[in-house]
Amino acid sequence: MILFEALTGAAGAKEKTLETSSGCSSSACGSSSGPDDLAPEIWAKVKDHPCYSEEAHHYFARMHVAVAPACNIQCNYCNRKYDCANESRPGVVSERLTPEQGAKKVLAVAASVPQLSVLGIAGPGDALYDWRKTRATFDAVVKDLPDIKLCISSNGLALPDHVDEIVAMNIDHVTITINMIDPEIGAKIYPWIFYQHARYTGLEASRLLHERQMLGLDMLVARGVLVKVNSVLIPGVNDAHLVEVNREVKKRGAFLHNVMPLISDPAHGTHFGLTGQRGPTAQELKIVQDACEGGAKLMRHCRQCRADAVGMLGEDRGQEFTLDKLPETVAIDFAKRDAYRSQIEAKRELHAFARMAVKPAAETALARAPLTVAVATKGDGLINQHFGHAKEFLIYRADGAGVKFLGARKIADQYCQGGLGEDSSLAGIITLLSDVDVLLCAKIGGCPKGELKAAGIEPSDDYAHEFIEPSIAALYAKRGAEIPADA
Ligand code: CLF
Ligand code: SF4
Repeated sequence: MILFEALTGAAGAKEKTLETSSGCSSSACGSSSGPDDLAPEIWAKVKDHPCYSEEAHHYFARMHVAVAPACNIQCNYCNRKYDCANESRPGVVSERLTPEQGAKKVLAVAASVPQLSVLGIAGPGDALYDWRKTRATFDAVVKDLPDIKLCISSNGLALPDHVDEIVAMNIDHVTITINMIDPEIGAKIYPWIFYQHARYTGLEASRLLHERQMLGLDMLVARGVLVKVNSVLIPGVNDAHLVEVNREVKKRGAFLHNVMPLISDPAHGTHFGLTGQRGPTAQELKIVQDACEGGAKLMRHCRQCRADAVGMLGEDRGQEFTLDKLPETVAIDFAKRDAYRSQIEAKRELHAFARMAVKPAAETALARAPLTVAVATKGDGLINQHFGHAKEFLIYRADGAGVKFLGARKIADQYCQGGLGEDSSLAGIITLLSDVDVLLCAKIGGCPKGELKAAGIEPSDDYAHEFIEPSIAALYAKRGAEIPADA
């Protein structure tokens, strides 16, 4: 086992920075992989899935329907009055739906959100334990919306029982939450499980869960289903252990590994929340993610979305599609959906062409210190969001080898509220971006510009409406030319 302190020590020298300390620096690694580095049949599966492809998340949306509330295990970070912490930030689900209501909602969203490409069932509850409702929802949706991808998130206990149906239903994306491969550690996370009409506790419970998770993973991989593993990082419980989890799931063929921070608060009423178990800091999360580099590919663009989320990953349009707002009948304009996809393919080609300039540009600035850049975007891979309207920033690092995506940071309150700049929001943004060198956005006013500059963050709208990575590479090269090498 690798000690967390050891990892902390190794990264201690770089405490202020957020860049990864190892691994490839091009934007085409990890979940950013594109058609050039994935087998064609794998690219075909992930190219429209916003969670399985970092590139796709600029273009496509997902939605969840909360139709399967029953669960067969208890996680210490879950209170089922709240969202499933496997896939969602804790917060009540607005509505639990019947399969019929869920299907109706999906069609209504598809009719007005052409970006919608994936339907996921991700709590609260376990999609595979509450399988009858999951299957009924998917069956009802695909007959009217055959171009939607189906996605499931599960704790894995019931998974081996449903692999044949998963394959038969073309569900080719399954997430298993695997927080441990050592039952001793599992016993600190799972107080009980319910399996084959019996309740198990302690080591026996977590050993059974572990065996079923590994069996399910192996069965899915053998059948060509893409498996993403989510791991909740729980400081002091599984932080040092997740490197071993990463290596094990890689060995077994998992496609992606998403290490996500525990969100813990006494108000959520969970065991961890009530007993003072804290979540990790951003720094601790990064240390574990960095330690996992070189193993299973890491997902870094997860937004820990709600179990009833609707829209692009950084947004939630769920409130636009509550049951009372759904139309009686829905007509889906497939020509519009096809036209959207054609537009995306054209944009992707342009984007791929523009990205060819990234490495050569970055190389011209070799021997410069890495540059950390925050980007305001509303999608399409472009720097196209006004500073004041941004609800999150994407963080990239440029160095001599290229431009690498590091993750997204949410803003508690956007700067522009009701047309006016909010000073308290600006202070929060400055703290959030304290380790960032440059902020790129489509537009920014004089006042926030001055304050950001004073805080050591250089704001710029020079690259407005241009592609993100080539702009960062060009900026990095330009700074390399302007700043002496020993500066
Ligand atoms: Fe939903 Fe999960 Fe499918 Fe995505 S979410 S079931 S794989 S469609 Fe995505 Fe949300 Fe992160 Fe999950 S951003 S929490 S990884
Ligand atoms: Fe909660 Fe999901 Fe764990 Fe079940 S699997 S206890 S719903 S977090």
